[in-house]
Amino acid sequence: MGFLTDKRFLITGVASNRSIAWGVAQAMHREGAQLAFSYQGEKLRGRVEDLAAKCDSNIALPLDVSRDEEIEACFAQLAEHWDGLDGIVHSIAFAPKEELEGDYLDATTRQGFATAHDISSYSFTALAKAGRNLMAGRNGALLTMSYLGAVRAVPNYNVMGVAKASLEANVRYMAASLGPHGTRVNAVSAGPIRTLAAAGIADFRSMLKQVEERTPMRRNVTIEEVGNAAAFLCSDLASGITGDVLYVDTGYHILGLG
Ligand code: NAD
Ligand code: 0WE
Repeated sequence: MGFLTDKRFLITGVASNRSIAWGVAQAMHREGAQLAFSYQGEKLRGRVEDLAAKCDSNIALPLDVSRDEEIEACFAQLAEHWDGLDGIVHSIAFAPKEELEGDYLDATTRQGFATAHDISSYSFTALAKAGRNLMAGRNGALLTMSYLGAVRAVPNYNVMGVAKASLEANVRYMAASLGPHGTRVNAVSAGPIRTLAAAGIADFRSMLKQVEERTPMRRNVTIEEVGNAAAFLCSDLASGITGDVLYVDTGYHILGLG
């Protein structure tokens, strides 16, 4: 029997079959979870419905996290399908593309900073607020996706790194707030992976190559590996773990001089 049997999760952030959220969904489905999916905007609807079907799910709900009314509507619709929820996977980030290139101070604007923090960090808080009634009293788990740029100054990651630092602090505050209600909150910090969010990032290919050459395991991580760790953290196997950030990056973050 899978270690997520009889648990129900909302998966956000699937945009393609390369999305990290898709790796998480596949691992959770394999372990027996029932899944619901959200998609950002009508353009992604068909694709997400098709991927949901592969996980035996017919629940695909629109959710743009910049809009409070969509967040409310998403959980209201979810409540029509399910009488409770065991967890939410938050796999969403956005900063204006121009701000992910060049010198940090040159690239960063007030508006870009606000957007990056709103979509990439506050949205996790917002989903927790909207979902907490459905999750109450069930050993729930919330999970988000971070990156090393939260704790190191990574060239070009810029304002996204500051937003990921906020997201990781958010994990700790949310864990403190929700712990008494039985809900755990964690993050996976993934190594770089070629997804839609990585497409069009300047020199992403050379970053993958650099990591591959230096990281202890001498290869990049996969969405399947991130998915397995995420499924574990959302399961009762991780019942003693909350407020933490688990690196799934083939060991890159331990290096000093490579
Ligand atoms: P992806 O493009 O497949 O997923 C990003 C998702 O964010 C998309 O599904 C998109 O629809 C969603 N999104 C953006 N703005 C949104 C909004 N306003 N409302 C709702 N959804 C919105 O890329 P990915 O690499 O799978 O990214 C998923 C997460 O993983 C992000 O938090 C990213 O920062 C993180 N991450 C990625 C890498 C990497 O190298 N790819 C590494 C570490 C962490
Ligand atoms: O979190 C990310 C990327 C998130 C992201 C991607 C985009 C591209 C399209 C956020 N906003 C946007 N905005 C867009 O318009 N990663 C961890 C992947 C990533 O992105 C980088 C990286 C890595 C790693 C950007 C610069 C340097 C390293």
